Amino acid sequence: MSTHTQFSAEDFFAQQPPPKDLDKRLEAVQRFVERNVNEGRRVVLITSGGTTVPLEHNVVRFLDNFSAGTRGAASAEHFLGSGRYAVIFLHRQHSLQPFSRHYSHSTNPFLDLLDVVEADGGVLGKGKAPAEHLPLPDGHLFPPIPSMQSPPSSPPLAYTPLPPLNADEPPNTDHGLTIQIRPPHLAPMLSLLRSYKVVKSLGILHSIPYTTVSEYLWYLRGISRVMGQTKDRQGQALGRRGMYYLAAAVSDFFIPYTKMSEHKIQSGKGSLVIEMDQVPKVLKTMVDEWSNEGFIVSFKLETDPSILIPKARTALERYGHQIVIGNLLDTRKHEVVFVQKDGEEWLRIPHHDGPDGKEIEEDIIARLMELHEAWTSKGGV
Ligand code: 9Z3
Repeated sequence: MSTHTQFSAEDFFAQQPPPKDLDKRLEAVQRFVERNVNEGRRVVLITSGGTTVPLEHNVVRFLDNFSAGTRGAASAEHFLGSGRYAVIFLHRQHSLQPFSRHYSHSTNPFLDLLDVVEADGGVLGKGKAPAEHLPLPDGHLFPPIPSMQSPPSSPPLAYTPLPPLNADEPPNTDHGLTIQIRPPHLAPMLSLLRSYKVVKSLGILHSIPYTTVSEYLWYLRGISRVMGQTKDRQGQALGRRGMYYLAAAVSDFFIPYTKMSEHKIQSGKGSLVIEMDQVPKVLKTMVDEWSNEGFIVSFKLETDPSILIPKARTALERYGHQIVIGNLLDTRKHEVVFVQKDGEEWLRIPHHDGPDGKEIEEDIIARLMELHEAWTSKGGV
């Protein structure tokens, strides 16, 4: 791979088509920011997950940046939990999200926490062999699985009876079945569910998904401008009360729209040579033009410890924002370094393996809220 043209931010947006629902999305962001700022909250934009660089318009192949989205999703929970911030969560589609991340299908499969309890108190698959119910009259092991995406709409919120498990029973009854959360999982789930419902009812979390680096940059610009310009009822701009927490792993390279192949790149011509252009460094423009003095935090990811602080410092000097948080791929879950104009500060937590361990995001967010407070009082907002 070789690099090519250096696009300015302006060239980039002139040449890359916007996401099709951009305007609608930004109007919703505007309403969200207005309402929350009038309710006395600060607003933080969190970016999370990796961006893709598609190789074709009809995309079959793409390059990806590493990020599960844990940092962004965990951080969102801590900002929300503080009661002081509303969160705009700009995340890679299907990456981890606040609250639901605790029941990720790969690390903590939700269905394994539930039991089916039958009318006689027996638990399906425990003591009672599932084989007692099998097979169904047509020989199948289980009936077709109903779509969870579009549950029956009428009557609303009604319990939908399960199809009979036993061939002798009449269809369309609920068999006195209940679904039960296994006792050790109940307390943590209840606490999580309560937090989630509180956040939903207050309307303090607004999520927007992206996939490509181009979509990401369009949304980043649009949301930053909306945050920068939104005023409260007293006519005061969000300004310094806005925070930008840029944890997404953003590609440094992309293929401009006009240079991209329309259809799937065909094999058979030997090796594939990809030429990519450099993604513009929009952080400078964000500081100077979009964010209206908001508090900007970027992340620097490295794998070589010896260059972490120098690279973070270079970014800070080049873009002129408030703070770069440096982290190394291997140790990112238990140590990070805050790099600011006047020095460096390490945050560390003990290594932990169990699910009960503290997450470093708790300390990152607590410290950032202090720094943000100092930033707003300096600006007199
Ligand atoms: C980070 O460094 C994040 O902390 C991680 C979080 C991506 C490592 P996970 O989502 O990982 O919890 O799995 N984000 C920024 C990465 C990045 O691409 N930074 C650019 C750079 O290092 C600057 S924008 O050059």
